[in-house]
Amino acid sequence: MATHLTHWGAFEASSDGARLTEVRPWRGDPEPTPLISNVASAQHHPTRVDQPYVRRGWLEHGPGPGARGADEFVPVTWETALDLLAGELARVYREYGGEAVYGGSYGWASAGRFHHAQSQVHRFLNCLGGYVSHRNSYSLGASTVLLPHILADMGTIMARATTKSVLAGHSKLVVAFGGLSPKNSAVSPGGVSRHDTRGWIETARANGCRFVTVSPLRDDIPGEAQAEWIAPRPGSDAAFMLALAQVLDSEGLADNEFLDTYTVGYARFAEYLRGGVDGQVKDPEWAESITGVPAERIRRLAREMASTRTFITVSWSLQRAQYGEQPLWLGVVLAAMLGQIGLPGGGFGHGYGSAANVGLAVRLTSPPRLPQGANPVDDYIPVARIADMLLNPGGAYEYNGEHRTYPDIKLVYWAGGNPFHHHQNLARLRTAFARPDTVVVHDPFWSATARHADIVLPATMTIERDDYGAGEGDRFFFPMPALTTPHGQARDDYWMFAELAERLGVGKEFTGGRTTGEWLRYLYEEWRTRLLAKGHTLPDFDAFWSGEAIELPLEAEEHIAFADFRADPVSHPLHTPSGRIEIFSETIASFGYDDCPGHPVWREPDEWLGSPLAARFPLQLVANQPRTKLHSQLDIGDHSQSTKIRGREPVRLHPEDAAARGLATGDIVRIYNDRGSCLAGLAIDDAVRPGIAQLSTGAWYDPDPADPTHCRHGNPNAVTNDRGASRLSQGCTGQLSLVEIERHTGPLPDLTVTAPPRTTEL
Ligand SMILES: Nc1nc2c(c(=O)[nH]1)N[C@H]1C(S)=C(S)[C@@H](COP(=O)(O)OP(=O)(O)OC[C@H]3O[C@@H](n4cnc5c(=O)[nH]c(N)nc54)[C@H](O)[C@@H]3O)O[C@H]1N2
Ligand SMILES: Nc1nc2c(c(=O)[nH]1)N[C@H]1C(S)=C(S)[C@@H](COP(=O)(O)OP(=O)(O)OC[C@H]3O[C@@H](n4cnc5c(=O)[nH]c(N)nc54)[C@H](O)[C@@H]3O)O[C@H]1N2
Ligand SMILES: [Mo]
Repeated sequence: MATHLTHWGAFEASSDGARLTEVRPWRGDPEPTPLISNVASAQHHPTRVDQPYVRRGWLEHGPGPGARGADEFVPVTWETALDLLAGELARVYREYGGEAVYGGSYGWASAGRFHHAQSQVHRFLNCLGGYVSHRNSYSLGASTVLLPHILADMGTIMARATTKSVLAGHSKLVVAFGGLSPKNSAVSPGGVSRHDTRGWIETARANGCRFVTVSPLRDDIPGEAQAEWIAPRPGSDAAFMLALAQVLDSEGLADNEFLDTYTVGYARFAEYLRGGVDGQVKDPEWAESITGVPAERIRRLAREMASTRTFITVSWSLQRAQYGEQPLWLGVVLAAMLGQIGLPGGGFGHGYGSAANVGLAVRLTSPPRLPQGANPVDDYIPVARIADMLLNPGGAYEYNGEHRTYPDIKLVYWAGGNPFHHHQNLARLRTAFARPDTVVVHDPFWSATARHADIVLPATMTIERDDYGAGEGDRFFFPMPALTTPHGQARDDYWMFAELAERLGVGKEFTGGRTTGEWLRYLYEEWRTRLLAKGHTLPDFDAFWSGEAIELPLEAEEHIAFADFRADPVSHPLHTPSGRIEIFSETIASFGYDDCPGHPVWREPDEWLGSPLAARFPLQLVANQPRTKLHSQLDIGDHSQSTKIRGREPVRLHPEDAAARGLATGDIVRIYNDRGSCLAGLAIDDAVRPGIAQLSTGAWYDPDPADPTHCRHGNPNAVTNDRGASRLSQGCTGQLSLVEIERHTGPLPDLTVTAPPRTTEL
């Protein structure tokens, strides 16, 4: 049995050399997840890319705009594929330079940090002359831009979050906006060693902590929390939170001393609460009319929050929406008004429950990674503006106080991500992907993005290559020697880039003269030596490689976010312009954005249950993360397949909404709005608030050939809106949109995405 790490946990496996014969959870994991079974069942699935392919139209007519996603693929040898691609890269860099290459390549790829595909592709493109990159993530588009203005940068907030052990020991009330989802905290970038969500919540309960979950889904928090469930209309949390703030303000419950010492701008915000800006007092009665939550319940909650040690956590999902900055900012403001920031068990947190790595012990060091080199091209896009960029070369847009222009992209290079999973309004993305001269994709699977590429190169899975890895912030560092041979002709991304670099005359620059094995040893030993100098002894490479996971040194087992700032705000100022928490931000105000003004506000989104559009599309689609997989990864794996309904992704509706439409569990339904539609299998469930349709992301996009706005499988991004959260952040807003649902009539179309695309020999 050898140990292996994935983004969703570690497992022990036996192998016959070509496939895994037995998989069981790593013995160190107290709460293992069934997601680990997707790996073995996916490895030799027909949708693995078995060799290199080139799109027929591209092969016949050469580079240029084309109907990507509709064509056949031609199998070619590695030699042919690499020669063709090297030639095309040489042409594009010669004619246009790196300014015409989009290499953002957003995506999670796999665990295992040397073969991290984004690091690999960035290092490679840097050797050629650089690329247009991306900023921020789909996860935290609004947060990453907002938080440095008002509190701290995202890196600090993640790495220096109050540890879950402190919450479990000291919090008396946890108010979780967006819940503390056990499905989300199964996962962490780079891997999770010990899952502990149910554990810390159970301990907190035993210590007398009460949980309140504010979410459209009752099961966004584990049963162990025995939580009170409050379900405002999605997208209306800002109004709910403003009313909490208004109660604190009007009843003298705000901690004025804390506000005076540690924050700026409270007076301007309080004026807005009191009705001084728009004539509307933001009281619970006002919030009830927006959120649907009884005023009395809001008032009672505010008083309870002020009376005890209260922790406020806001999930990442709340900011993945139009005006997503507002509930996040209000989470910070409420915690400041309670005056408990920097105290054990009190204050503000972001994403406890969104991923396993929030609130871990503070690590002294992160494991070694492949250096990416320097990018000579300084142009970038906010990551979720990919379709806008491809559709509007030279077009103007605003971002974080800047007036910017989209570049003219000729070549798109993607390794380790799936924009036809992650982006909104996929039919629009498909139109955008028709524009460039060439699209290159490396992937182990015929992902929807690979199907929209010109050159498709088959990548190995982690079980097929040597690597090592630790999750972000995780204390265990795993050796990950290959467990099997690669499927078909699959090769490591590193090998592909090394071959291309050699052909383009930058072989030595890319490889540094090292093989994978030499890199692993070199990076490990260099890192070990650095740690030794600081007094930390770790095993040498050979002992590490042939042994078990090792424990990384910690800086602190327990940590309280902003405790140093609280103790001494002069010596430990925040890295905001004022050095304090900014309840009013002069910087943001100076940008003049009505969609994100100088203090948090309630703004009505275009698509929520209170908007005029709800007359035609009366259901709020919550497109959250999937329980049975990570994003689109291994959707053909057995655990992911086990919840499909006649092959379609399940959509959950409240019994009342199903009855009103004459729908029954197991029906195939059509989910639609003006942008597109998808099929899904119906699951009726009273854990879903009325008015909500919950369809997780991740079903592989299976466009109807006659109508690419229709997905036959159940990908919610067929109907989501491709619009930024605000001009400030331009963050992803995929979480919420409005739809209607009806029974699917006529024969059920076959899925094509569970088989490879059509191929032809030339
Ligand atoms: N509607 C809606 N949309 C959303 C969201 C939402 O809430 N609602 N959430 C968004 C969020 S937070 C995120 S992070 C994104 C996730 O979007 P992505 O990170 O793009 O999704 P993944 O499915 O993880 O894509 C990874 C791809 O890399 C491939 N891969 C894995 N390992 C390797 C490797 O070693 N080499 C290569 N070359 N390829 C590899 C996988 O097969 C897969 O195709 O989705 C976003 N999209
Ligand atoms: N199993 C699994 N875990 C994952 C992932 C995965 O793909 N699969 N992806 C990982 C990634 S990349 C990320 S970024 C994180 C994302 O972490 P999150 O963004 O927190 O996760 P989501 O599942 O998108 O949303 C969490 C919950 O928020 C609730 N919600 C949605 N809209 C609203 C709203 O307006 N108000 C309130 N109060 N609640 C709302 C939904 O009910 C939803 O279930 O998850 C990570 N964890
Ligand atoms: Mo994410």
